[in-house]
Amino acid sequence: MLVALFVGNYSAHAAPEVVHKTILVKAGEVYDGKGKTVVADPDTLGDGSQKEAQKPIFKLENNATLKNVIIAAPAADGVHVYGNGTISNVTWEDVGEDALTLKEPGTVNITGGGAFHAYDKVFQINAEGTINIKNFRADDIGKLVRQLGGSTFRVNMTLDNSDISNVKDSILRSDGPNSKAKITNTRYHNVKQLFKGFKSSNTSES
Ligand code: ADA
Ligand code: CA
Ligand code: CA
Ligand code: CA
Repeated sequence: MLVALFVGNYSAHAAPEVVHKTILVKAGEVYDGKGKTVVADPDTLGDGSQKEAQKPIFKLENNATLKNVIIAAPAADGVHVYGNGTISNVTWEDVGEDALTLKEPGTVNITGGGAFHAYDKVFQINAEGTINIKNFRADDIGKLVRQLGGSTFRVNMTLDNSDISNVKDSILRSDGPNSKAKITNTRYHNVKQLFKGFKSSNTSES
């Protein structure tokens, strides 16, 4: 009898919110998830596989902020940022095709949170800009940041005070001779390579 009282009624976490249509965070606005968990509807946004052209769960316009959200599976194409963006305390429990994409030139500041189980890339940079990652954790990933393959626009990547483990390819990766990468105060475990595709004079680690 006692058991029956708890069934379907009692669990440690609320059920995740299923997002059917990309959530738009307008220019300059803040979306505060207050710790809630969201997942993509695989029929409308994407199943989080390595298939390209999935839709994002969140689309951030210029100077928007996304904070205090857990993105669980399926995560589709994660978060798309158009211009500058602030990402604070966002955790991707199981990255989909990728976790976040810079779609238009800008600076993205990612602080706190983490990204787990990314078959290939976590942060995809498809436009000139800067990505600053701080106080972050990543485990079981292909690459933490990847500048769009074959592109030569300038990207500046920084990683500070983070904990990165089980990386199959590299932490920061570019193809461009103009891009720069800097890692500071970061712990690694089982990381194949820190930097890939940069001019070595454009990288630093301390
Ligand atoms: C790959 C693909 C690009 C783009 C990118 C992304 O690099 O070649 O065309 O789709 O992924 O933004 O996920
Ligand atoms: Ca991709
Ligand atoms: Ca995954
Ligand atoms: Ca993608």
